[in-house]
Amino acid sequence: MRIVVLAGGIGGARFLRGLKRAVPEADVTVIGNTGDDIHLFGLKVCPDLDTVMYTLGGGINEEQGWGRADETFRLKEELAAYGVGPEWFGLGDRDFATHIVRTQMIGAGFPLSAVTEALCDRWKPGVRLIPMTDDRVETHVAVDLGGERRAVHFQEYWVRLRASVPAEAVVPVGAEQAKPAPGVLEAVAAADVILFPPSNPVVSVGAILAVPGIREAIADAGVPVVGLSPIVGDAPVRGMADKVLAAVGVESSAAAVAEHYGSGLLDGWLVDTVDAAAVERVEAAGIRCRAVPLLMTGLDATTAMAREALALAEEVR
Ligand code: GDP
Ligand code: FO1
Ligand code: CA
Repeated sequence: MRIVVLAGGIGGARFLRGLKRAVPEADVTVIGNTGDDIHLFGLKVCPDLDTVMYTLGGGINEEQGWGRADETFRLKEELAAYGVGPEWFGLGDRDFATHIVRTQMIGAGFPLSAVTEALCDRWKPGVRLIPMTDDRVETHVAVDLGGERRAVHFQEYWVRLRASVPAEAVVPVGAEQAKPAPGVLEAVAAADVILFPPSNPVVSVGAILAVPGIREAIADAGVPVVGLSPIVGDAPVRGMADKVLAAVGVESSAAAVAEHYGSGLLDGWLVDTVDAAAVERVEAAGIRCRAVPLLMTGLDATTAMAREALALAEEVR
C-alpha cells in the first residue's frame, strides 16, 4: 500500500510513528512543511523536516517534541557572549550540525529535496521524506503590536511572542511562485490513500496546500483522503493552533477544521470521542466522520489512530 502523508512537526511525526507500526509493510511518502523554515546565523533551519527525521530516526528530544535528545547549548552561549542572537530560538549543538550540513550542500548547488534525502541516509526514518518544495517559502504572520501592524516570521510569532498577540493574517510568503519538489506530485498521483495527520491546519498542512499544484493533485488523485483532527474539545492538544485558525477565520473546533479543508479535499475525518457531537455537522458538509480516541499518549494509542484512519479510508473508497 502506498500512503502519502502531509506533515508538520510534532503532530505529524508522532502520527507517523503509529502509522509505521500499524502498516510496517506500507510504502510511506511524507510531504513535509517547509513554511516554518528560518535562516539563522547564515544557516538554513527546517524545523518540521527535522522533527519528522529525528522522531522517526530515534534522535528526537521526546519530552520537548523538537530538537535533539541529549542536547547541549555551548555554541548558542558563545554566540550570545558576542551579542549575536536571536536568543529566543534554541538551537542546540547537535542540531547545529544538521543545519551546517544542509546549508553547505545547498551552497554546493543541491536542492533541499536532495539534501533532505542525504540527511535521511543517516537517520533512516523508514519513510520517504520530501519537502513540499525546493523553493524558499516562509510563513509570516501579520500581528497587531499595540496598534501597529507588523509582519513577523512565523517562528518569531510562535516562539518569541508565544502567539500572545492577535494574528491578523498568515501568509506563506513565496508559496505562490513555488513549485512542488520533485517526487511530490508523482507520489500523490501514485498513492492508494492520502492522510492529513493531526498537524496544524494553517501553518503546517495549509502551507503545503498553498504550493500550487499540490491541492489540485490531491483533489484529483481519486483515492481516499482522510484527516485526523488536531483540535480536541475545542482546543489544540498542544501549541496555539487556535490563534492561527482565528487569523484565517476558522473557529477552534474539530468540525470547523473539517469544513475548512472541505469536501472537495477530504473524504473522511476523525474527531476525538469528546467531540462525538461534531460527527453530524461534519457529515452534513459531505465528509464521512467517525469519533475515536485521538490522543497520542503512546505508541499503542497512536497506532490505533492510524488503523482507524486507514479503516475510514476503506469505508469511503
Ligand atoms: P508542529 O509543526 O510541531 O506544530 O506540529 P504539527 O503541525 O505537525 O502538529 C501540531 C498540532 O498537533 C497541534 O495543533 C496539536 O493540537 C496537534 N497534536 C499534538 N498532539 C496531539 C495529539 O495527541 N492528538 C491530536 N489529535 N492532536 C495532537
Ligand atoms: N520551539 C520553541 O518553542 N522554542 C525553541 O527555541 C525552538 C527551537 C527549535 C530549534 C530547532 C527546531 O527544529 C525546532 C525548534 N522549535 C522550537 C520548534 C519549532 O520551531 C516550532 O515549535 C514548530 O515549528 C511549530 O510549528
Ligand atoms: Ca511546524
